[in-house]
Amino acid sequence: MAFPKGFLWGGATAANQLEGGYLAGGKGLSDADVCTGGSHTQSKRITPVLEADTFYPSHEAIDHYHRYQEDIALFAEMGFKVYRFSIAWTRIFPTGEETEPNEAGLQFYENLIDECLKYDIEPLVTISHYEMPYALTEKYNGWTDRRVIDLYVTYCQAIFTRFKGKVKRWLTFNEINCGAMPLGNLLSLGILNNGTTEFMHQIDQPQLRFQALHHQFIASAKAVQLGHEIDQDNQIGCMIAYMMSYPLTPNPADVLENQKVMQISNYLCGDVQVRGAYPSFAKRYFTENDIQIEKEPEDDAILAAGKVDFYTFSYYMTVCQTTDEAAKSGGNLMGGAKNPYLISSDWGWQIDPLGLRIALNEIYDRYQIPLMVVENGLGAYDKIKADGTIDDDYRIDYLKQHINAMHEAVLDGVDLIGYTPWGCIDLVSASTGEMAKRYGFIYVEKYDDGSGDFSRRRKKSFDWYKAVIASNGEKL
Ligand code: BGP
Repeated sequence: MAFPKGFLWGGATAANQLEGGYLAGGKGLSDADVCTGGSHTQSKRITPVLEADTFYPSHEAIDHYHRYQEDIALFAEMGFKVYRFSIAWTRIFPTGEETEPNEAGLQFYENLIDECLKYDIEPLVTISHYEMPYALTEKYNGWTDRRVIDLYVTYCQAIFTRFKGKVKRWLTFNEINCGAMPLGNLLSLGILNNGTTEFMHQIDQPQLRFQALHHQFIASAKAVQLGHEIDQDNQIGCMIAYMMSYPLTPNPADVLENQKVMQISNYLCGDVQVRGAYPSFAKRYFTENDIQIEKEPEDDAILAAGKVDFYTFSYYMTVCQTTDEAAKSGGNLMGGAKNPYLISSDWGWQIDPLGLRIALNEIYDRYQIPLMVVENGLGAYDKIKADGTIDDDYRIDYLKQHINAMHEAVLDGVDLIGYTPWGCIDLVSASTGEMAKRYGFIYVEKYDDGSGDFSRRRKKSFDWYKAVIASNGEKL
């Protein structure tokens, strides 16, 4: 068994979860810096907390800001062909509204990119990964305000121009479809919460969310156009949190329920970004949910002209859908019902390698453009043994099964170009805000009580992944 020649093996991270140095080099405060951690349902990231120094880990994270050379050397040792990371908007435009980009921020990323290129590791840049300047959240309520579009485009212009010829692949927004799900995500949409848990968990405002999402679609489409103008070699993609679900039973009511959830949660954003227009099913959903998207006359043309070149997604788990309220309890991170055929991670995420093959086939059937799995992996409580080693066989097992599923999908005819497992080096969890949930091939000695010296160690999975890459997926 082998993957296509030139398959992009690598790993993925995000600025606010690993860099630390949250005010270094003139960086401004981002949304992620003012939250106590976590962005989703299990969130502790509810109230903006500005007593910044009081909490670990988000401000120090794993100190990649000062240790990126050591980290990239380790990625190179594993044989990475690609490294997916995000640029923190606030390093480039600290408040989002400066007229000139911050040179220290640009220089930091240029150094990081050069370090990757030194080892022939291709940089894959996420332009916005769950953060924006906090100043824009305060002033405009994030993406709810149309004016943020141009500020984002200015930011894109600065990085496209500076990294021209060095970065060829970009993703406009991480997991953009989180805005389409009823979690009213502060970090996905930059919407200011009012300091109460109710805001995030109970008072869902679909009108606000979908209007904000519309602005992100326009921003993404403009970025695609601009990126192509600046460098015709640029490939610009979308990034979807692919939350695949199945009908809980063959009852047609469950099948229909599942179809509806799949449409709004997964396909709406992909359709807009890949096909350049809202899908037909959006109309009824908007009507039934009292959502009126305010559009400018040019918006449809902008969307049509800003179709992405490739489709990327994260894949961690699947869930089931049903109309039976009683059966819904105990679902997954995103609600729904538990699948009796699957086992769960320590955080209740149901592990489903076969689902990845199904997902790849579904997505490729729908869009017919190159696909990339840019996040996948197992969050676990890793332990250092007395002899200093970390035996993460459970992670190897998880990844092995998912790589097998990807390979089957390639044999099915899917144009899959790369794989970047999440958190290739341990970093702060997005949903829990903690270090304890680890994904890495590289262990970082840093703990939630603030102890630890940031030193790095290779886990068992490090050597395993190295062999996988060296054999282009043959040796699992
Ligand atoms: C995705 C995010 C990542 C990442 C990952 C794992 O939703 O794009 O930022 O953190 O999930 O989630 P967690 O860290 O909550 O385990």
